Amino acid sequence: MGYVYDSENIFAKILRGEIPNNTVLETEHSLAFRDLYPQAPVHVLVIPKGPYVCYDHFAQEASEAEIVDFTRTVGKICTMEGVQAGDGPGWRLISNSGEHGVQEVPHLHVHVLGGRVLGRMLQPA
Ligand code: DGP
Repeated sequence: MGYVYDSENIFAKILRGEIPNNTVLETEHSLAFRDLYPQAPVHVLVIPKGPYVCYDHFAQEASEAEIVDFTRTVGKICTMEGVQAGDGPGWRLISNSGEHGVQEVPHLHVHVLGGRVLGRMLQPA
């Protein structure tokens, strides 16, 4: 039981510099880069540098420094991309986790989506 991290996943390869990415922001513990298949005008992925499979893994086992860095990075991306909800148009955070969440890449990532009205949150399965 527990979380088993596959170090050959595509985001691990991005973190090791083995494949290129379009970086928006890099911090001590996090990396933000553009999704290869954007589903909105703003579609940035934010990942921790540590080996966490999914959001619940990170929430349970990451250090406070990693969690703070990750959360602040999401906030910075919102203002950098001009989608912040405070004085801007708003946006959506998605983190697909596991089988029912239809997670494709088994390294925690959150999708920062915006730049258009995004519609209702869930589609029928
Ligand atoms: P998810 O279904 O939540 O696991 O989403 C994975 C996302 O990762 C999907 O939106 C496409 C994106 N993606 C897959 N491979 C690559 C890649 O090599 N580079 C980048 N930038 N994004 C990728």
